Amino acid sequence: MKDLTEDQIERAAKLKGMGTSRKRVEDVRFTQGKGNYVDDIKLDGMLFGDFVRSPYAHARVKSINIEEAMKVPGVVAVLTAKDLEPLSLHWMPTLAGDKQMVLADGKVLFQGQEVAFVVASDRYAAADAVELVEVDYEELPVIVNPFEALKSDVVLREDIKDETSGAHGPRNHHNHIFTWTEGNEAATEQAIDSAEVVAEEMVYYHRTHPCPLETCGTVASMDKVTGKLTVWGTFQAPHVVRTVASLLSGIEEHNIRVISPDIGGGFGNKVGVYPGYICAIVASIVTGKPVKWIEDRMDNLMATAFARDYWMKGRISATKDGKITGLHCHVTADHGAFDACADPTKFPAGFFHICTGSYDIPAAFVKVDGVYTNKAPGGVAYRCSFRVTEAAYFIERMIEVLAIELNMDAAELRRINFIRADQFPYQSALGWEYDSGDYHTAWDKALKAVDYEGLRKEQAQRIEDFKAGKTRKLLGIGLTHFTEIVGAGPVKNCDILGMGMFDSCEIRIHPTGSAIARLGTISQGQAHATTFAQILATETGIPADSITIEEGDTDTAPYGLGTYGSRSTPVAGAATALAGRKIRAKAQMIAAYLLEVHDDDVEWDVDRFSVKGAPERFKTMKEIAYAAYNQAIPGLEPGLEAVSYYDPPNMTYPFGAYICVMEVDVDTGQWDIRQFYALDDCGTRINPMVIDGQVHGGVTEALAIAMGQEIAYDDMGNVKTGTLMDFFLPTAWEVPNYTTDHTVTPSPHHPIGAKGVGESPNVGGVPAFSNAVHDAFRAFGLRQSHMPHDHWRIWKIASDLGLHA
Ligand code: PCD
Repeated sequence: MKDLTEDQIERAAKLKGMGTSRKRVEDVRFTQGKGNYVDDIKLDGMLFGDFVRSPYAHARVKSINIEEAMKVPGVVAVLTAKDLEPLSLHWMPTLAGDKQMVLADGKVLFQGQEVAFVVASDRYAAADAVELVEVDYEELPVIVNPFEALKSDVVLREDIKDETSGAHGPRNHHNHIFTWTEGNEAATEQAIDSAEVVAEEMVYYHRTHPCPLETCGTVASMDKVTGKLTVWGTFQAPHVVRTVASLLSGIEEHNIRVISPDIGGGFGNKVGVYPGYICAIVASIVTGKPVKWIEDRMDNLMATAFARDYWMKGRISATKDGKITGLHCHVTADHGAFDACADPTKFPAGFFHICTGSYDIPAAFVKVDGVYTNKAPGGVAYRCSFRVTEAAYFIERMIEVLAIELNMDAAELRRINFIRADQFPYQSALGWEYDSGDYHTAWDKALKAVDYEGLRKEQAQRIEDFKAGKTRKLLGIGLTHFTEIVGAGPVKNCDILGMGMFDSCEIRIHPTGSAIARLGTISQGQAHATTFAQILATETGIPADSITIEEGDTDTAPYGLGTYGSRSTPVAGAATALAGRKIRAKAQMIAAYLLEVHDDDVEWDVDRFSVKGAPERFKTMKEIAYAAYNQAIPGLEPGLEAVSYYDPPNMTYPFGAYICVMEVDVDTGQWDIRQFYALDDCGTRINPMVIDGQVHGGVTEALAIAMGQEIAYDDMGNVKTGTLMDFFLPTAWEVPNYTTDHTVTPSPHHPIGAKGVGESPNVGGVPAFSNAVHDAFRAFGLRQSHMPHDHWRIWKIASDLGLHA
């Protein structure tokens, strides 16, 4: 590393490159109400589509009468499965290799299922007509519990009732979807059988929902003159939508243009394909007019992608001094009516097998059974890459339960079992290669920052005071050390519907030295326009303020797999750095020519190439860009552009240490978060301020999930939490102050050493909050209690433990 002189430091600062807390450039329009969201799109003659949805969770559809609905002024069409059938679009393939009804075909399988699509001149006419579509239902028995589903005679999916195998292998019951296993079962059983200590627990991670502020929606416009279909939508993966739309409709891919405009939060909700997209496209083709479909809040909560709903039965074994020897996990996964989980094809349980967490566990085995029930389909990674949050919650609860069994401090138990820094790259018992980590350093830093020992002393005193009747509030210390796995591909083992998971960046430097770069990803609020320009600023010496970042238009952006699974930085970020390096390589040749020296005699110096040993002789990137277009350089094409497609060699493994200090009121069940400390290690940090924002948002979603957010059903399959009156969305009122911190362990295989971070705070936050609740009651005998820990449930814990006597 060469010394940076004052002058170089000043020049580097002007670039606002990597490591700078550059202000989010997109916020200028977001905070002034100048964003351009799908619902802002208004086209001439545009129609509006709305769904008739099933009030029943399981019923036969005997007839649909659209006569009265068609009489409503402005109504143009009412589509039912019968209309879609000739086009073979009444069912659609799901991301998980199953198929899903677009519109009810003979029966309905969950409350809120799409039954008919009304197309009218405006939203109000459509809503009026929806009320007038008469559907004759015959109710069928409802199953909302996956364990009962596996015993029941009731066949949910009559369309596949005789099929003994599905997309992921054999099915052993008509309501069973797949069994998926990983690890060495015999070795794990042996480790557990011969262990000195074994802890066993059922850990349930309840059904919840990403609930972005903007619901899902689309505008489809078929231009019959040009034959071109344009689809605007809230898509987290616009290129995938284009390819799938082409394969399904037979329209050639160059005739489909998919545009994701500004997106008001995704959180996994906008990865899946929903009937609304198909119906809007079909309606536009049929009517020859643009058709818009925008969900309302209830539609969004009841019918689009839920998250979690994992029943995780665990056994963990250890020596009596706390060295873990084995981990066994059997998951019963409630997938709802259709298996529409958004996971890479080979992984029906996502990356759940990262469930050995941050610990060096010699033997492990995981088995996941997917099950159909009468609930909405679409298991998505609500701010966690593919079931990683379930995995982290599971192991972090099992560690706490084991600590109880061992009568040991849970921080110490973690420390004894962490994978050591010298063990990386680390091969886990469940098949992952962790690229890098330094858990002990992070853990010690975290414990010190919160004065862990002091907290434990305070807690002990509190327990004494409680027993002496001096207080009714207990103190919980929620510990978590999580390991994430983000950045899917590589292509060789990660694909979605057969499309390999790489990503891309294309950059054009303009003659005057500013630039535009386009990527295959799509920001939903993450600030890509800010941060990707910073990577390029450092790599090319062009100030970030002079670089436009554009995403989301398949006619202009290079092909990419989109943004979810915190993959943009690990994959597209790598492509961006490499595209920048290609620019620099050509710039070097141009500079050498202009400076009349050999290519090897110039060196990169922040924003310029200078002659080695003679730094006063240089050409800035700005000068080089101008020359690239305006000066004939022998042997070189004019122009300065590059494109890079990046297939990552491995995923990245960010990690973190989170600690939550919580007071709980035994009599009211109310909780108060006194302190929340979040240490994240996402390798090289591009924009510390954006990372802080990601952590604040992610921990807030974790707070929501752990402390109240839930999609709850009654026995009839009615959704009890279909509005924001019942579905907990935290506001500034509930959100505590967060303290953020970091260590930096660069990814060894990423060009700039960066790992993803967007989902880490959710993955680490949920167990930290939940462990705090559990820890508050540990001294009184609590082992395991299901989330969400709302006031009533916390009160109930206290009641069950006899603390109200
Ligand atoms: N970064 C930095 N550094 C580092 C890393 C990172 O700076 N090292 C930054 C970047 O650049 C960006 C951010 O941060 O800007 C993020 O990143 P990432 O991690 O890579 O991620 P992405 O891919 O971009 O994104 C995604 C994520 C997810 S996945 C989710 S859910 C969520 C998160 O993101 N979502 C959201 N966050 C957020 N934010 C907002 N605002 N919004 C939204 O929606 Mo999934 O799978 O879908 O479930």
